[in-house]
Amino acid sequence: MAEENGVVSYAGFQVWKIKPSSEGDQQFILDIIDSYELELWSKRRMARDPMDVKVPPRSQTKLKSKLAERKISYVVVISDLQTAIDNQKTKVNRIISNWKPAYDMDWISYHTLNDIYAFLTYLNTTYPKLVQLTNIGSSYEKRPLYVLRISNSSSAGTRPAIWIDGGIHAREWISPAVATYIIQQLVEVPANAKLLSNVDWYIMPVVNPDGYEYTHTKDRMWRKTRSVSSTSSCRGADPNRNFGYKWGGLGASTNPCDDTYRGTTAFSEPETLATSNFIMGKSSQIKLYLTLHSYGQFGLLPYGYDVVYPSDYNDVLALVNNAASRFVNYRYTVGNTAALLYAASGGSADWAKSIGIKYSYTFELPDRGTNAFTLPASEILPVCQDFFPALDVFATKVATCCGAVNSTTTVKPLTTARQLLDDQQPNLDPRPQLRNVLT
Ligand code: 0X9
Ligand code: ZN
Repeated sequence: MAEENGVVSYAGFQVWKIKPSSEGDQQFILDIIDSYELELWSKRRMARDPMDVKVPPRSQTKLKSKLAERKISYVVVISDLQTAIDNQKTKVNRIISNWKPAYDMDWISYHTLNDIYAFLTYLNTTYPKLVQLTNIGSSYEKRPLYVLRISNSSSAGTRPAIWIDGGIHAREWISPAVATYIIQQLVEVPANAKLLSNVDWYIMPVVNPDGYEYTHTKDRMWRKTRSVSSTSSCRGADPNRNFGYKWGGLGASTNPCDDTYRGTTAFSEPETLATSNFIMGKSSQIKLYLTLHSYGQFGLLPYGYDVVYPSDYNDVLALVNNAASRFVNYRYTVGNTAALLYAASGGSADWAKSIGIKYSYTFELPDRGTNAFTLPASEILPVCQDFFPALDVFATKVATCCGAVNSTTTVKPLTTARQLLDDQQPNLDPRPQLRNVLT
């Protein structure tokens, strides 16, 4: 890959949507991934689902004829990835030109980690009654890991709570953008006060700050953390393969050079360790776990480590269907993670479910692959505005759903809790309950 001043260039790279018409076609494409240096970006692994593939310049001609040989059709969705990356930096003009916010944050452009952290700090000093910013640990490169609690209660920390995180995967820029939008709406918009009336919120907009910073400075398509390996020159683990439930099972690589590398052990990455410890400490309070990723427009339910349905799957599904009915402009497909996409173990939402958080969801935000990770900045606000109303459904449920909060709960050691939950492995309900919402 070409580099200029240590910055990776994607000039000439394309993204193709390839359309297999059989399982054989799909396997054929999977088999040539490595030899053609392709990267598979799309989610669904059902035969005949289109496959989004990043294609380097030197493979384009031979891939074209290889696909023609088998009569597999495709369209080029991104004709030059570097141009798409550069275009993402284009600012949409502010509609009200004399509007000057108190912080360098908006939802018409993508922001650096500095901007996001300055925004969190601003809120913390400006709204001390409503907001509490906690540094829950440090990333591998020693950046702070911030969680913002939003609560209008004098006994904050004792009410049912919703956890939202973003930025687990570095290149999925729409995720921190939506997480920060939610923060801004909850904190600064009086009309949203009802969302705070019975529920506390914990929001961590950037779980993987090292990776996020790296996508802004060196490699826009970086996904993982930035930890150094003792056995390989490749860096980083996939944080969403590093959580300690069914760690190292299906869909998690043992190769440090892979994008789905599981890490050396469960919670080997300081980012997943600090996040999980914080959530564990609040596990009697947190009734709903929501993790924001991109792309694809899916609402995903545990489990993802394999096609396994927890015994309360129908409750969890009913709530997300209800929430998804609030979406107007973007349609999300809802269902069991592994059934809908692929099996992948060590994901955060599986882990959250495993520690007893009944409602646990992974959302793959827009789009469906026309812009992929390079979603134009002009789409940020529409995506945020479409998503936000669903939170009302979640908050209403969480206020009453799941029993009292035990404010004296102490942090349980991870291994004990994990073993306990492994032992309690549910009556696995094999019924496929895929449901397409609004599609
Ligand atoms: O593969 C992932 O980690 C997620 N997709 S992404 O393109 N954003 O990387 C899906 C995670 C679903 N959860 C589990 N499989 N546990
Ligand atoms: Zn992701």
